[in-house]
Amino acid sequence: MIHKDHPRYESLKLRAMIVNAHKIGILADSGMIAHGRGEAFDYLISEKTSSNAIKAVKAAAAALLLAENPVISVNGNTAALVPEKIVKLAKEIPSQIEINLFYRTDKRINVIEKVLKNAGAENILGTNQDEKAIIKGLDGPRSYSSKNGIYIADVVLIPLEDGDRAEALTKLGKLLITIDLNPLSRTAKTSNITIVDNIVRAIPNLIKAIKELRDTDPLVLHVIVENFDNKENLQKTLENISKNYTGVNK
Ligand code: PTJ
Repeated sequence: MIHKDHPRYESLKLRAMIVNAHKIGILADSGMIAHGRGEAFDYLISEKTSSNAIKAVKAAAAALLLAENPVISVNGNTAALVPEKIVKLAKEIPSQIEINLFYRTDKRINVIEKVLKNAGAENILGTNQDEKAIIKGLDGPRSYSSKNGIYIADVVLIPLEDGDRAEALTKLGKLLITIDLNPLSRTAKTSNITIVDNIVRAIPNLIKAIKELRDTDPLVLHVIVENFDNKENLQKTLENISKNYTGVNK
């Protein structure tokens, strides 16, 4: 039991969720390592949402509202940390939810399906019963996608994704939005819109931005997406991290 007045309460709470998710079979073993890497980068951004992340959130919300077939990809870490928030976001857009695992096993798919159903999801793609389509350029179970989901989607939100899979999805012409605390990752660089923030803060921010932009003229939404420069935003994110530690931002 972690005491609320512990100075690292929020971070320790997330750790406890990750450990529990590993115990009950939601998380891949590597999911713990991925979380640790995320923690380190979160520390570098002072565990706060930056103005650059908010810019990316706004572009992501505009792209999701314009999408014809948006899909939110859910892996073990996402299911461990934000299942209810993902379901809320999917209803808000509206978007399909697809379980999409790098370390895919039938057992993990079933556990994550249950978690999402308990969180209120009604129609979940990527389950063991769902019809699969193979993503070119990937091999084994990590190449699976849902025939009616990611395979035909125009916009895909891929939080905490592996770089190979992000590249393969880009080659299929998808507009990719990622949430990744590491601005240097291949996924961050490959995606069209990268939100460098912790998923526990990014998803509520996305829900808020979707609500704010819902009634905006589609032409204006297009301009928001087109004016967003991911490379420049990542560069500014890195510069900000550096300024935090050279004292310029103090
Ligand atoms: O559940 P599976 O089988 O699909 O596997 C999921 C993981 C995450 C294990 C798999 O996709 C993987 O190995 O990913 P990587 O290549 O380690 O990348 C994960 C990225 O997510 C890293 O760049 C981390 O910095 C970042 N990250 C970790 N925790 C968070 C995060 N980004 C945002 N919010 C977090 N809480």
